[in-house]
Amino acid sequence: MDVIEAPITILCLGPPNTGKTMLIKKLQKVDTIDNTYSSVPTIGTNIFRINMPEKGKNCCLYVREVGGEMSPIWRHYFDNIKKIIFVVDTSNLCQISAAGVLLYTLLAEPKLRFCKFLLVLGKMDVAYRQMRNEALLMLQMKRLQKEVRQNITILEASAINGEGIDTLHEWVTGIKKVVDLY
Ligand SMILES: Nc1nc2c(ncn2[C@@H]2O[C@H](COP(=O)(O)OP(=O)(O)O)[C@@H](O)[C@H]2O)c(=O)[nH]1
Ligand SMILES: [Mg+2]
Repeated sequence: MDVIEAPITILCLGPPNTGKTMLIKKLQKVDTIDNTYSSVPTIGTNIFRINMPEKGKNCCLYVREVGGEMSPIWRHYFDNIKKIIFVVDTSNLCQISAAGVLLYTLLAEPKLRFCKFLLVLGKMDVAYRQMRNEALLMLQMKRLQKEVRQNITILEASAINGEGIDTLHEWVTGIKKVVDLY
C-alpha cells in the first residue's frame, strides 16, 4: 500500500452507484479509455492518488471517495477539505432529486463553507439520461445557488467515453493541460 505523504484535501461524494469510483479511476489515467471496467459498491472509503508530474516528479494529491451508503457520517471526513466533487447519476431519475438534498446538506455545512464544489452530472453516455437542464432543474440548482455562498462548477462527464475527464483533471489539480493541436 502507498504511504500517503500529503493531506487529503479533496472529497468525492454522492449517492451510491453514481459512478464515483469509476470517475476517479479514470482521472488517474487521463489518457486511456477502458470499457471493460466493472466495480463493486464502495463500503468505507477509497483513497486515490492523482499524480501531477507537471508540478514535479513526485508531486501528487489525494482524493478520498466516501461511499454513498455512508452519507450519515460524511461529516467525519470534512477536516482539511478544500474541494468537493459531488457526483450524480443522470441516468437514474429516481435518485436525482434526493441527490439535490444531499448536496444541500453539504453546502450548508459550516466546515465546508470555503470549499470549492464541482457538481458532476455523470453517466452522460447513457441514451436515456436526463439532459443537463432537466438534471439541474431536478436538483433545484437555481434555488440552491441563490441560498449558498460557495461557488458551484457544473461538469457533464462520462467515465465510459471520457467526456469531461480532462476538465475534471484541470479542476482537481488546478493544472491546465496543453492541448496539442497538431
Ligand atoms: N454508462 C455508464 N456507467 C457508469 C459510468 N460510471 C460508472 N458506471 C457504472 O455504474 C456502476 C457504479 O459505478 P461505481 O463507480 O462503482 O459507483 P460508486 O458507487 O458511485 O463508486 C457500475 O456498474 C459502473 O460500471 C458512466 O460514466 N457511464
Ligand atoms: Mg465507489
